Amino acid sequence: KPISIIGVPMDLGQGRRGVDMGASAIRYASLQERIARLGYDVRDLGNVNVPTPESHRVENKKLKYLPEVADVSNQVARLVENQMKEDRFPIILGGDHSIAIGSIAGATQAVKKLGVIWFDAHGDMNTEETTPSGNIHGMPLAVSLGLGHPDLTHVGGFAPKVEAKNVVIVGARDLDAEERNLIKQAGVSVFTMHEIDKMGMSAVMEEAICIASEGTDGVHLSLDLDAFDPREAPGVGTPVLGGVTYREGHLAMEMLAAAHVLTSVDIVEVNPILDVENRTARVAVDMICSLLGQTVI
Ligand code: DIR
Ligand code: MN
Ligand code: MN
Ligand code: MN
Repeated sequence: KPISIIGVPMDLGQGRRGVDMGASAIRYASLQERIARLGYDVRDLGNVNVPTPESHRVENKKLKYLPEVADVSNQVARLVENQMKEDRFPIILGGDHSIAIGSIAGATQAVKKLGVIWFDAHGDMNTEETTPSGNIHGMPLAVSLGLGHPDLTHVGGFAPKVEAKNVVIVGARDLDAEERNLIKQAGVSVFTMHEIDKMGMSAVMEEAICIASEGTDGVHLSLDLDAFDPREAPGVGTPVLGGVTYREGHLAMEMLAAAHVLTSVDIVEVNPILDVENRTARVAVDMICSLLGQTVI
């Protein structure tokens, strides 16, 4: 499929500056060139307009920058939906993870029934009731399941976007106490680092792909770079020790490529200010190439 790159320089969903430059950092790591070299028709649509925090005030401490995030999410949803309806595969570059609210909304409208694989150290299953930070980047998975503020859950005009039985978190190792309860109540599948260590990434991904693709028409991968170990991907706002290795990541992406189920992907939380020589963006580009079918021989 032809590919469309969409940048969303969003940093209103979390507290550390610099993640708005993530899309630039990933482009700087030769994303388009690397994809083109794999033989794809690839188009970069540039960036969605995102307001800067300096020009806006936090009005709700439990939902920081809610109106701004909701507005950007609606823009992203429309763009993603349009690209997918033109039979293109969108790669959405963050920005913080709040952008997944829009990408999942758009993807759901383009395919009938969507599954989601959420690659993350965190669960992103908070709501305004459970959030310890008020940061919306800790909420997008809950929002996609219809839990949370209606301005977020109803992006694109409908809720929920996905069903818990087709949603799976991979790489989790830092869940907030109440968030954990919400994950269990909702019935979302979780493969924590414990399962990855014990079963191996291969068995984990086999099951994850099954969960996300059974009875669905497409699968969205939401790839938070903090899923990776901070030794290999240090440029993220909320690093957590003990993460997925580069090699495990490659294997996971290669298995996704072989399964032919992915219909869209977001790459989020790359923060070049916190990074070491753009290492994290380069990991991101390597992972994208693998999930687009790159092999060694
Ligand atoms: C935390 C951080 N659970 C929160 N979440 C992050 O603020 O809700 N997600 N960093 O990627
Ligand atoms: Mn996340
Ligand atoms: Mn995370
Ligand atoms: Mn946390």
